[in-house]
Amino acid sequence: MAAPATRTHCPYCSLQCGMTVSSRGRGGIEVGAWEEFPVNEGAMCRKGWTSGGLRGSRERLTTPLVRDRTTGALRAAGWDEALDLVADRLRALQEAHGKDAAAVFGGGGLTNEKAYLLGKFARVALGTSQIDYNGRWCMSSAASAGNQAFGVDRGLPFPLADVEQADVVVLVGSNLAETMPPAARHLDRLRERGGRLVVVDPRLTPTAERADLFLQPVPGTDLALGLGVLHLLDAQGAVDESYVAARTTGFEEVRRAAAAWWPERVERTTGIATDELRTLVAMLAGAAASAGGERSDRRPRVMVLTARGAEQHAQGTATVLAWIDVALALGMPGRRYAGYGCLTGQGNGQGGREHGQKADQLPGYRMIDDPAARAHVAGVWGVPPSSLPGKGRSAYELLDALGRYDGPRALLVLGSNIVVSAPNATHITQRLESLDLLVVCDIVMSETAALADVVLPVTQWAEETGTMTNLEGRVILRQQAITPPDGVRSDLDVIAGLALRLGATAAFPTDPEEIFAELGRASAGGKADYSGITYARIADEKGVFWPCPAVPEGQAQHPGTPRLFADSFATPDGRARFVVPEYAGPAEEPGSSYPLHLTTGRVLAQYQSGAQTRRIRDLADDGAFVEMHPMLADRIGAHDGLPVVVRTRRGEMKAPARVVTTIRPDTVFVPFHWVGVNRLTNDALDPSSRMPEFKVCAADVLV
Ligand SMILES: Nc1nc2c(c(=O)[nH]1)N[C@H]1C(S)=C(S)[C@@H](COP(=O)(O)OP(=O)(O)OC[C@H]3O[C@@H](n4cnc5c(=O)[nH]c(N)nc54)[C@H](O)[C@@H]3O)O[C@H]1N2
Ligand SMILES: Nc1nc2c(c(=O)[nH]1)N[C@H]1C(S)=C(S)[C@@H](COP(=O)(O)OP(=O)(O)OC[C@H]3O[C@@H](n4cnc5c(=O)[nH]c(N)nc54)[C@H](O)[C@@H]3O)O[C@H]1N2
Ligand code: SF4
Ligand SMILES: [Mo]
Repeated sequence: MAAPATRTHCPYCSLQCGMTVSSRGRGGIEVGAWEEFPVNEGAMCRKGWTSGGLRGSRERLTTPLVRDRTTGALRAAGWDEALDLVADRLRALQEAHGKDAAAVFGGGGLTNEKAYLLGKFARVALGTSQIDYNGRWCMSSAASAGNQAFGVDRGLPFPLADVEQADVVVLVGSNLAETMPPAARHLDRLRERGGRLVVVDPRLTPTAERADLFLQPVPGTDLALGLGVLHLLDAQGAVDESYVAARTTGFEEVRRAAAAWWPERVERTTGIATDELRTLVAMLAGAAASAGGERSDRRPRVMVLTARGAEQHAQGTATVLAWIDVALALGMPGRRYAGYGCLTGQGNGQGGREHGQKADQLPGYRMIDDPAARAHVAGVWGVPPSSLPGKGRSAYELLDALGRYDGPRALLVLGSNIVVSAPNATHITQRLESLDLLVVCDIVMSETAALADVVLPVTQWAEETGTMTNLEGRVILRQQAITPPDGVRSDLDVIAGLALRLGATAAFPTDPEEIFAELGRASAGGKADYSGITYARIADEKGVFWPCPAVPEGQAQHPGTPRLFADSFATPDGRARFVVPEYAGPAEEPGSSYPLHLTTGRVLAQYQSGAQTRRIRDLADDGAFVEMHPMLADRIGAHDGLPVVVRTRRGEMKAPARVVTTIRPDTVFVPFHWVGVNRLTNDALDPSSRMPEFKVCAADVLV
């Protein structure tokens, strides 16, 4: 008989679909629908339904492994031996080379409790400034743009279901029908209501197939498209002048910049025909408003949403700012069922960036160079503010510095498979190999764990309890549903075990609820204030949206904040800021040796570096492919299924061609779930977010 089912959440993406999990005989588990959880209403994608597949699998790591100095192979070790070894070597390297000789790399899939404890561990137990995480590669450009324009960074400043009530939704670089499939229902309901969908993507994806208007730009040109939209909105008198005057600053500079982006110039840069651009602008301006229902004002409610297609560029921040400018010019942010949002990606992509695993941050989305923030957090930790290190290197810069004379000598990795997912990966793998000590905590032998000196096996999602903050800023409780396999420990135990051995003076609890309460105190008064949230409050299906400050005893608790910006923005003057985006184009343009654009992304059945999903038998693992247009295939003599070589200035890979009419003829697409394409990608970084340019570089394809 099956044990009672526990309500919990999926191990993968930022939708954090509610699911039920129960144990079945022989160590197996059963995943079921949890209909009441509002975000997915019982629906899940294939990855969610099969997420129990690693349970009881031989792929699970169940004992610490230590690299034998004589044979060079990994051998089983006890927990005390492994943790003692890591602590001793960290201490010795820091004594010889300084505190920053030890570095930490976290992940946006870690629970809030883990992200918080990891940041505290780096700053207090190691005393290092060298900590960052894979979220830098995910939505950091949208975060940077959100902070500049609105004074706060919360992916969606409204519940996801608001999408259904808009009149026009513009998706710039999101393929959510494959990357968060249950969310596609909101697009369908939007259209059933008479609302319209615009999709901007170099590929006609399953998401784009739902669109009323599909625009297929040259990769890396969304910024110019945004400027072109602003140009026409202004020329047609469609700017909401009273909103701009009352709620924003800086529009005149943007108006001047957009004046230079007339439709023909936009067409030359983006490949989008002038009449398509005019159709888009007419939709946004309401010339053809069609959504049903009585309205007090006739302006359509426009919602602009960006994802990695627009953001993972060396100009990702400026690109997002251009599209925020569009939303502001239309008077949308703060209006009900309208505005701008970013669709975050990883399970805890939102919370993971709020609690201190980012190089420049302390918990509560506080900045590490702000003296008041340092004093507050140091107070919670019981250490002198002066003992906290300053700002460290961003993810790519940190990895690039590993093993160099002035860089870290040791790296502790939790929740990322760097060898597969970092850009310019051949180079980054060499940096990992040059370390004196690489320690990886993981549930499986990922490509990165395989390089490690010490591998520590940890519990996975339903085997432990913790909180996650989904793409809407909704803080939810992911409950333990099953007992972990023998031999593994939680990340929290590993961090606390190392802190103890390093002689840390601050406390490192291992009970998630206790850590969450401490995190709440550390975040109190910060932008992402969790202090009014408790496990008891989020044990139901609704969760609580941050900010949710604690209130004095006896008062009604703060309800949380599903929608931001109704009355003011989080900037010092309460107004949103228009920022001028200047178009420079991709860091690498095609030329005679590399005539094509290479872009990268995801397929439905695989998750990220594939460390987890490639090991799940019920998910098809067909390997990478090179998606190309028949015109290109003809020109190079390729056909569907034929292995082709893709080359860029950094490397090459081979994979079968997949010939489709849905991609631009000048562009090829390769998914990044397998070792390969990141050996080719460009490590050009965005100047403010430090996001690498995963989404475009110059390439050639040969048979
Ligand atoms: N199946 C699956 N789902 C996932 C994940 C996964 O690995 N697999 N990962 C999760 C995570 S962490 C993330 S960040 C999200 C990502 O979610 P998405 O951003 O939806 O996914 P991507 O496939 O990276 O990119 C989206 C689209 O951008 C397009 N694109 C490429 N270049 C450009 C460009 O220059 N401009 C525009 N406008 N579009 C461009 C691609 O063709 C692609 O269709 O997905 C989450 N969900
Ligand atoms: N070319 C290209 N490259 C990309 C992207 C792209 O679009 N194109 N997208 C980028 C984006 S948006 C992202 S988010 C990154 C993601 O890429 P990665 O950072 O590699 O993310 P994952 O593959 O999710 O790696 C998570 C690792 O942690 C392990 N793990 C899972 N849960 C836990 C846990 O609770 N604790 C510990 N200790 N380990 C755990 C998993 O088994 C896995 O090995 O890739 C980036 N790389
Ligand atoms: S959409 Fe995301 S959260 Fe939902 S089941 Fe799929 S991977 Fe899991
Ligand atoms: Mo991501």
